[in-house]
Amino acid sequence: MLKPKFNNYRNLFDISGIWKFKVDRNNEGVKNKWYNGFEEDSEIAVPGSWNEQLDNLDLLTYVGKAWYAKNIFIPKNFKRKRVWIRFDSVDFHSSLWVNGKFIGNNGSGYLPFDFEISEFVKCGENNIIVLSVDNILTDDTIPQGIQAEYYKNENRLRDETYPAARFDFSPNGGIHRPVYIYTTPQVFIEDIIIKTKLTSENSSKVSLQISTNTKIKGELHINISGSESICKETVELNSDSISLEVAVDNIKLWGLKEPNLYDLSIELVSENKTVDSYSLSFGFREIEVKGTNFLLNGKPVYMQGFGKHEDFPAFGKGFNYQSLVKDFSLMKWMHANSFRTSHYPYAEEVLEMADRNGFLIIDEVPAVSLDFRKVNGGTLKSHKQFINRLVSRDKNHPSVVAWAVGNEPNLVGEESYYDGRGEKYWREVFQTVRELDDTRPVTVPNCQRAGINDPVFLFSDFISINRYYGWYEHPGQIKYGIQLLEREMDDIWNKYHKPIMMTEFGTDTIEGAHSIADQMFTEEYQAKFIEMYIKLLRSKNYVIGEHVWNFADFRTPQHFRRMIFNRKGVFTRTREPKLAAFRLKELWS
Ligand code: BDP
Repeated sequence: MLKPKFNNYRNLFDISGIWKFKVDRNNEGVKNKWYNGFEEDSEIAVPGSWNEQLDNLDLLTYVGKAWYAKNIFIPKNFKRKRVWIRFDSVDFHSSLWVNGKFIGNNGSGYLPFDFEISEFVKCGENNIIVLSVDNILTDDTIPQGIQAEYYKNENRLRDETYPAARFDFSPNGGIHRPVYIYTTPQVFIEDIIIKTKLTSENSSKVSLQISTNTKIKGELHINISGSESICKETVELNSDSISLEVAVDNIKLWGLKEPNLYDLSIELVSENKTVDSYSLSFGFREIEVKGTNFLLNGKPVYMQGFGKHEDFPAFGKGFNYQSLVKDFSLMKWMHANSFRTSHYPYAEEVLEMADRNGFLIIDEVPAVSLDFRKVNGGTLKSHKQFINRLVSRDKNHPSVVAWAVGNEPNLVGEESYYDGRGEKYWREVFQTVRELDDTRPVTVPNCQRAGINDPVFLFSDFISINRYYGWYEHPGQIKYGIQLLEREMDDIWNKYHKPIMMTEFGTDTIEGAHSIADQMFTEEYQAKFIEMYIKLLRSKNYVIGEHVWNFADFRTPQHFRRMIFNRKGVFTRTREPKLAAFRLKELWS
């Protein structure tokens, strides 16, 4: 799925900003025809979660439905164009009406969706756009939800969180990324897949798959350029898609220190007239997992960085450029080179920033803590659909170097996970992603409870483990924890002979808490824990990287284990450094 663009053939307007907002606790919006517009209850900023903006309306922990509305002027000259509306992400489900007409539903969060609304808008006039949103998750959504009754049925009262969630971050609701009105010509370039295969240090094959929305007789003018053009091709088109391969020389590779980017621009020409154009940036780079190594352009790289979250005061999970710039500048300050988009795909602007700054990203599907007692055909279907849409959005980003198609399955440690059900499920999931993309390795971070017989290890190209010895296991005893960790890592290596990535390790830490003895929650404990883990990881040649959990403190559902936030950040939620941030800067320099 291509990002909308503004150019000679396409228009693009960001219609984020202030929208009208109404909570629908009793699910009466449809009955009362709020889709025609509704009396204003309050105003809300888009993008942003409703949770922290409107906690005065008791929305901090709200799980349910709410409505958004905005009047949008559509100019006269859009009449002969195709008009679209695009939401970069809405969590989790939404339904759209334009001028009172139902347009469609979107079933999952964290990813963009669009609808053509040409037939429903009035050009030269105001139009009312209404979106209903609900953030309810169930057994067959990705991520999976949990209902409060389950806790009781499963006799797990002590695990109860408010709001009920299967994961350790707030299930915020709202329009979380920008909203656009855009236009395309009648016939337009619909998708571009670009893959590079290096043939030497400075030459590559480039395979391109270009599709248009409909069959067309014409030409595609293709230009690849860096500081100057390195490839110009014209190909005939007599259908709705074309695949071709070209060879290019004198290229500079995309890498950590020099993230060289190139521009691919395509013009669609029909009857000697350009009817559409599209350009995107990409990099020449290749990823391979081999022996004990993770190779970037044939050379081993070691990933150092974080598991993160999209989470910021007042914005909640709403995209904002300020925290994007701040987080990258802090990561660069401490010499991080990589992060995982735990536990869901982040805004595309994040990937673009990583492309430009040479960061390696493990891009994650929000199949977080799947409970295999509740996994059903619907779950698998949603999971596959999600992977499809994620690959469709992120396939061309050089910074995306691996897919994590889930996180910590079977956190509850169910026996039945190992009786073949888990294996069957993951075989299908891995197959789905590999069919869509044969250029990136695939993994799933495993939790301690699922253990070393986790079926995800059978299919993973590299093994990812999240470990908390010295925190959840053997609290207060880092040294002993490290011994157990070493034993377990060696066992995993001996069993699978696949490189290991430590995708999570860390401790909750209250800024300002200090101790000279090993005392949990102090800044010294966190710094020491991280340093000792890193020392062990670096002593093992089969380890390919370390991602500290977490970059910054983040809001969680309420539970006695969490003092408002998960505090494993090496920065506070407002991005002040804890001691561990300085320690990491030294260790990673
Ligand atoms: C892991 C999860 C992560 C949690 C973390 C923790 O992957 O989402 O936030 O543990 O407990 O199990 O801090």
